[in-house]
Amino acid sequence: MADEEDIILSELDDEELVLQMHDDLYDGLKEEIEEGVRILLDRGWAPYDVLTKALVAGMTIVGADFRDGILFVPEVLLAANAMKAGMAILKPLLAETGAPKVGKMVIGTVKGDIHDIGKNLVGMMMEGAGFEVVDIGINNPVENYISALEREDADILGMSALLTTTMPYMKVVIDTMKEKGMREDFIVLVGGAPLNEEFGKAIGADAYCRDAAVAVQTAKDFMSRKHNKLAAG
Ligand code: B1M
Repeated sequence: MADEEDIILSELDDEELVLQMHDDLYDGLKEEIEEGVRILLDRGWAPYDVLTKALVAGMTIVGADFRDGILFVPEVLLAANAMKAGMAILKPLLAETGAPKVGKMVIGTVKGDIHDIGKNLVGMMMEGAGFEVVDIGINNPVENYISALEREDADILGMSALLTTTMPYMKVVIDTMKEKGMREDFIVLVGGAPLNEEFGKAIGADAYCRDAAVAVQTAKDFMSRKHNKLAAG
């Protein structure tokens, strides 16, 4: 049987290559992931397909084995690193639509939470759809969100949480916006694997977004409603 060193990625057909990339992501092989992404792009794959079929699908496998105690934090960190390296190649391509700016979003992961891959992906896709994105990073206390919204004159607040223990913090941010009388000035979108629509409603967000594509569509819908409202005076 051929061992890992013997596999020449460029000789695999698309399906084999994608499966190999899932394995390479699992093993945290950053350079192989970068190479795989470049090969698929050279073969004419759309950047979004490379992202979802090769990278996000691979990360789902990592997530399942992390949950089941087969993988541990150090291995998952390596996988996350490899994923980010692949995303870095795709980022300029996804943002290259030349679309006019349709709105501005501040996005960040909530306090206590350092997961940032999903947030980064949402940011990338939003930029690709013509939004200006201000990424305030991870582990954000409420003050960070409030000051970024005020400073940036944004239209949309995006919050990400990946842990059941950190998702309630989104309500702290929304309640603080209400206390300050600024809640109605912004569209609030929330996302992250443990959330759902019901949770989004319960905490007073405008919408829960299942994934990055839904986030883009939802943001566009809300922005066109906002523009129509303004036009109606
Ligand atoms: Co973490 N972790 N992790 N982890 N980790 C999860 C979330 C977990 C589900 C794994 C598991 O058990 N199966 C579990 C949470 C369980 C729970 O709360 N119910 C978990 C745990 C327990 C932990 C630690 C506590 C582990 C420990 O230390 N014992 C610890 C916590 C650290 C902390 O934050 N304080 C921890 C640490 C880590 C790493 C550092 C090793 C690493 C993060 C690296 C990084 O992000 N830079 C990591 C990773 C990678 C994961 C998994 C495997 C993958 C997450 C990911 O990147 N997915 C994850 C398992 C899983 O989610 N299945 C897991 C890919 C990404 C594209 O998807 O983030 O869901 P996702 O984003 C999607 C949508 O959710 C949505 O769009 C995105 C793109 O389509 N979305 C938004 C996300 N944010 C949005 C914001 C929006 C809109 C949409 O705003 C508008």
